[in-house]
Amino acid sequence: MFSPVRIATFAALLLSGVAQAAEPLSIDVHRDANCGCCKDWIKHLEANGFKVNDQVETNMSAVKQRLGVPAGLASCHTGVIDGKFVEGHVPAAQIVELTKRADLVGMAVPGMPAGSPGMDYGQPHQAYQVIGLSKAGSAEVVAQYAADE
Ligand SMILES: [Cu+2]
Repeated sequence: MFSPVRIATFAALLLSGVAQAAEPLSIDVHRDANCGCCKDWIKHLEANGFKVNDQVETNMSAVKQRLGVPAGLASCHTGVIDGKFVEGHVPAAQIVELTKRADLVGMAVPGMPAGSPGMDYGQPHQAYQVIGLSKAGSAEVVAQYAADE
């Protein structure tokens, strides 16, 4: 016998699968023309089913300011999905989470940690955190990735 909880979980899995198949998540990515790791992050998004609208910019600091990215969370590229910012090398899984979190206005991976998506060039992986920013301006850790042993 299936427990009611199991059946509900199975139904939720089915529904999320259907939603993904029907409508790929669409994201704008603002970046400098010569940013190689930005392009590699775009490849990571596309490999995870995102539809990327690639936007080459001449003044990324102005873009970040306009989109409300706090200076302390800044990285290279800035994505925008559902009106929320995605700053730096945020993994696809957390971007999906961001679209479901009504309380957050954006997420960021500050700096450019080695081993984050688009920053994997064979060097030792650094530990890093994905930070979520609330409407009220408070930051929370939404995910942590460990360094290499
Ligand atoms: Cu980068």
